[in-house]
Amino acid sequence: MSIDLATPLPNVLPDDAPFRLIGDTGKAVPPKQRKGFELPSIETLSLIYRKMVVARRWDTQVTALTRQGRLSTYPSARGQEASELGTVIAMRPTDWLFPTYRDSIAVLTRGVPTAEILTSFRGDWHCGWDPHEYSTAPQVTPLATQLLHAVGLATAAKLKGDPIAAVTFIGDGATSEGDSHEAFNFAGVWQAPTVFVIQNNQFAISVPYSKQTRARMLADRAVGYGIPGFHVDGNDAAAVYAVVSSALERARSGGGPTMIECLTYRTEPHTNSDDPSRYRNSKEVDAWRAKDPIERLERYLLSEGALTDADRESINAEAEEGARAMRDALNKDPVLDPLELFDHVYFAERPALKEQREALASELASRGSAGRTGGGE
Ligand SMILES: Cc1ncc(C[n+]2csc(CCOP(=O)(O)OP(=O)(O)O)c2C)c(N)n1
Repeated sequence: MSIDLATPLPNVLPDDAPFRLIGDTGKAVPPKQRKGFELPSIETLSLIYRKMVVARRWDTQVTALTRQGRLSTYPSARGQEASELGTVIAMRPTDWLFPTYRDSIAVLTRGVPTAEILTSFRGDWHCGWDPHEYSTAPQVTPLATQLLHAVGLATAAKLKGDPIAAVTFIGDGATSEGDSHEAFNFAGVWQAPTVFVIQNNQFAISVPYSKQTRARMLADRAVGYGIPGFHVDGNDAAAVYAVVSSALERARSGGGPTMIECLTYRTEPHTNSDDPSRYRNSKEVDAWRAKDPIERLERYLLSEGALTDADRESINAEAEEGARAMRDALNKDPVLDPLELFDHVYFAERPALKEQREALASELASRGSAGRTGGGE
């Protein structure tokens, strides 16, 4: 076996300091520190800002509804908006997104209707939308499995000659799963048009980064797979957008996969059932809250004269309307058919499943219900 030297490996070593285009105080970094990346246009940054404000309001509203029992669990992405939306706004509608449970605001920004996003967190259906309609796969909970799906779809697209890329999110903890190794490796071998966005929010529930790995940074792993790795300030939407955009362009034009680590912080509990005060101190959380991604971009846009009072009013109105629509959707009781449980298991129904369906149907009938729940029944 020999290595094909006609296609030399790119320089894959990521930099020490996370790459940024806009610093903590909202000032753009000088051009010579931009490493060949361009600051996104004011129009793009304004769009990202608007979507981040809308997403945060939506996220806050979902969390509030968990307290009212309208859905059982919700993993908030508060504090991670720049990583989430800097990524999806860089995508084309035809690129595919493979999200995790953490990434509901990314799914929202892909245009999936609000009522269809939270069906799995309510326990109504596994996925409330048609993945093909939005080129957005179902949100997965089994850690790192989505990476394999992304590499599979990207490889198929490459074989068919479709000029699209697959983007997938993964948390720092999930990079310890074997599935992630397999996905990174085969993406490299097959040069699959995949962009891996690792959201290093520094915790896997209660397990901090330091107990997860001795690696200096997660993007260092890219070296071992022979793919380019980037270490990006995940609270800088401009940097995330710029690096993801260039990775997507490379992927779509046959340049293979990229691993991008976005260094950020989960400022909220892991989900509404977690108590983070048991494993981290409030000083650390406060320090990261002060690095808020929305405030950073807001400062930049204000300093450029690109955010007026009228803009803010219209953005806040849009955010309130989004929260209202979601609240209304979740305040309706779902009408569910328990017999749907048996649909979509096999292409052709098997005898054992048929028997179970009939048993449940007769039990429901004996209770005087046509098999539907919800709607106040
Ligand atoms: C294969 C598998 N193992 C364990 C779990 C339980 N689990 C759910 S979330 C989580 C932590 C994941 O942390 P990370 O990947 O850093 O993502 P984050 O939740 O911080 O976004 C664990 C261990 C799971 N869902 N799947």
